[in-house]
Amino acid sequence: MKNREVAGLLYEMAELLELHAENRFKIIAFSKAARAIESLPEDISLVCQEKRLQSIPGVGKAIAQKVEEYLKTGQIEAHEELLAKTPPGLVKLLQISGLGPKTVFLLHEKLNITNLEELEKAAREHRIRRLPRMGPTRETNILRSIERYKKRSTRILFSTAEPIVNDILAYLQGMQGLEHITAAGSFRRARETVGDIDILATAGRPEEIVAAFVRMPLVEEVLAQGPTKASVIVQETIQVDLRIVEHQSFGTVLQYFTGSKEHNVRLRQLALNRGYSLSEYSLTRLADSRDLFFDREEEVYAALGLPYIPPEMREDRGEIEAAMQGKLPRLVEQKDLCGDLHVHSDWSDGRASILEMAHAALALGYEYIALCDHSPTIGIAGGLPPEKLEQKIEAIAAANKELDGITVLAGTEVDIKANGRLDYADDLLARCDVVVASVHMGTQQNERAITGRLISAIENENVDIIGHPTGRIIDQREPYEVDMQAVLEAAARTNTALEINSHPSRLDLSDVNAKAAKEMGIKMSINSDAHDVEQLLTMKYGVNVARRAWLEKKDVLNALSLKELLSSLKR
Ligand code: DGT
Ligand code: CA
Ligand code: CA
Ligand code: ZN
Repeated sequence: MKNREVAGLLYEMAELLELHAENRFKIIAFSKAARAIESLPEDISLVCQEKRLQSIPGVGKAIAQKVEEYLKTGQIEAHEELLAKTPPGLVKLLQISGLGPKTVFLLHEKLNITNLEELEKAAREHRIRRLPRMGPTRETNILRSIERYKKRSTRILFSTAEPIVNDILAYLQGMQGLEHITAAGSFRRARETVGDIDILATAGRPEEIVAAFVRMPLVEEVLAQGPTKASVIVQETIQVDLRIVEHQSFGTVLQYFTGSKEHNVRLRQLALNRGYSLSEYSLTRLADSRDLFFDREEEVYAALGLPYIPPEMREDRGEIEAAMQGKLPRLVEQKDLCGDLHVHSDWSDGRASILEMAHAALALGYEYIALCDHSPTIGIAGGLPPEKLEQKIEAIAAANKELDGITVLAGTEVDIKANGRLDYADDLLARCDVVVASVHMGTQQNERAITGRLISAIENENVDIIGHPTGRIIDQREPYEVDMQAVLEAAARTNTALEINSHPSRLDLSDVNAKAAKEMGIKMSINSDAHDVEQLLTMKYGVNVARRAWLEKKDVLNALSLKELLSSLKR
């Protein structure tokens, strides 16, 4: 269906018209029509063929003609004209968060800004703050957005790549002659962000698979195409590389293209030390130049005298040494988890009831789930006043009488307030089964203040877990200024667990921090922080982080059975 494509074009027309300060009603008409076509349940091409375009709400004669023109010719003349009289950099400025067409128009009119470089220069020279409706705060925010944009434009979240990979694999798996197909690169290593997506396959007739790949509906642009490989763009900026390789070399190729580059450098060095040269095609014995081919990756590691190293560990963070000494950890798996210790319900800002969350957790095979709603300071998230938390504890007791096979734990995500105090009194916290303590306010404080707040929460005997310990949001918000070493020492000393928050743009602790925590003997709780039933499924992203941090089952608090958990918590 071309609905999204057509809607996208109409949105762009609305933006272009606004950049040129055109008639407001015309602008509104385009975005209204775009929205209607975006959510249209039928195929727009069919609606057009049957001359029913004008029956779509918000689509009048003029817009219907343009849609028809696009479906027939692949372009809209009015759109081309608008583009022709707009500096290309100006359209790109709309992607800077906080910059709408009105502001971009103003910047163009008053300061003659036509691209990102000029915008950044003007902001640094404080020329933007003097414009009407701008001021120093907006100027600073624009600079921040530019920084973020520059970083963001290159990498995507793992969770954004995942459905694309799944679509491509599902699409090609049905093709005749296809043997193996798998994702490699940073995606296979489950990094929190992915630069481009690498797919490897083996097939009888490679050209046919390549041809099908470049013609997939989600492909927007073909960057390169050869007999055994192709590179394409999907979702505007995301590059996907496909390589079809010889079956006999699949093991070495998969090993090579899984990376990381650093891991591969070390592995090739090890191979040399053992009298081999390792390439993507084969392992060559230097003594007699004989090529050894491996179609399975395990065989490559085995030939070098190593046990199989899981992709998540291949970052040259000591995994090759550990493998040589037979000390590779047995990484935690999602099926090891017995529960989720940080979810929200409709008592605060969650969308599901206690029972709905409990039933969903039961369906996932969990033994327990801790409902940790917000505390009063987080007013916008419906934080519970103390008497409401008491009621909730009773409601949970009642729910447990009704439930079979799952235990709901009465919890709270108590705010660590800006002054360092917890948001509930100790005796109320003591009545909860599980207490997660998190920083949400005063996040701009200096390192001494934030670290002090975290440590005093850690030292509170009622606090079991520190929620999203650094507060970072990938590509959107930097971590708090926190002395991680001091926090880890306090957690280790007091037997307080740290969270690996599984929200795909939080992943907090990060893999690097979680690995450091593990080395100090700290337990981690992999939590979904779900605000509805579906979000319980984000747990897998936290498991990715845990595996990249070398965590084993014994390092994970919520891999304990309910009985073990209750006796290991502080109370
Ligand atoms: P990304 O795409 O930036 O998230 O990271 P990767 O790891 O997917 O990197 P990419 O797509 O450039 O290359 C995929 C894999 O291919 C990489 O992990 C290791 C291998 N590779 C690529 N270039 C080199 C290289 O110059 N040397 C070595 N040893 N391996 C390389
Ligand atoms: Ca890649
Ligand atoms: Ca690549
Ligand atoms: Zn939170």
